[in-house]
Amino acid sequence: MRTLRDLALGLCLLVLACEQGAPPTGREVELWRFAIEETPGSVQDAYAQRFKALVEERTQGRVRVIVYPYGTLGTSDHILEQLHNGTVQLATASPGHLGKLIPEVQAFLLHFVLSEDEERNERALASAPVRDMMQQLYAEKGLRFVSLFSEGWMAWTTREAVHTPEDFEGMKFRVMTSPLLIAAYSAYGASPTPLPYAQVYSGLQLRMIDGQVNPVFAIQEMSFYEVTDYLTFPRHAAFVTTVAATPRFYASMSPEHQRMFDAIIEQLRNEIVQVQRRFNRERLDIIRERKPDLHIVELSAEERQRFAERARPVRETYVQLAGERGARLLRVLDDAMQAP
Ligand code: 6CS
Repeated sequence: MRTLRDLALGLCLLVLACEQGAPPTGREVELWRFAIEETPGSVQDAYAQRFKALVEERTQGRVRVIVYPYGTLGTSDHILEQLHNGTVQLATASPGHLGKLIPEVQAFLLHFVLSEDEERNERALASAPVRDMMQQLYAEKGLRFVSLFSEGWMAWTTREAVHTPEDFEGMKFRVMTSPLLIAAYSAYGASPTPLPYAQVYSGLQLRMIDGQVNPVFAIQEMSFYEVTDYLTFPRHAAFVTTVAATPRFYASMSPEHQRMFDAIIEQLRNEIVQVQRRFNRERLDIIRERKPDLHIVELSAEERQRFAERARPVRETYVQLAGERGARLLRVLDDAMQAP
């Protein structure tokens, strides 16, 4: 673990040293470093690249944004460390990993909290009461909350068919590293195995794990479908991510840059919805084409209901992990889901 961390840190310092060695441009160029938890071609990459294009265009090149894709600065935990110590100014921080630091964000990992209606879910995630609570929670942990959005429905890829919780019995199922996910999949009878994103493919290939859960674009991009036989849509949860910044980065911006930054984030909040839908749709077609014998299964309403019943008590586990404020965030989210 220590070796991995040292390696990631060394790599990071090397990358930064190379940037600083770039020839002078003759005018002051500000660098904003943005680390993402996904590889080039992903939803987070599309978000970061669009952010880069808009910032560089609107500042006429006076600000340069450098995007660090997953792997260049280590795992999600390493990225968060680098955001905390100011090595990068911006990063994506998904509750599936961030929940270790901010337990309350695990509300977004609970199953069957969101509805089957994607637009309703997006409105709830973007609602002011949800964002206000996130701002407070992030500030307490030395971070600035920037945005929250869905990257699409999570789907299970497994070696065996899964239609009922009993089908999960004894299955070694990879989850992200936040503790709530262990409770969520234990409730179905699985043996949840937390692993960093980069180890999922080899884990499946070497049969250390029997399945995993991620949105379709990621299943295609990371080739998880190659090493599993079933792709199941339970519509139990969306993959929710957040964007965070260092508080100093935002506070030290000129009012003009702050206005520009806020406007770009608002614009991206709308744009990313279309991007994730398109990516998930197109990548499912690619998967179908590349692996015609993959079983693609949509759970029936009755099947979903059985999982929802098993998932219900996990809300209590969440409140034990996240306390009173976690309970409040969940109420805020439930209320936002009910809004017309
Ligand atoms: O499963 C994971 O760990 C990752 N999945 C996605 C779609 N994004 C980042 C996250 O770390």
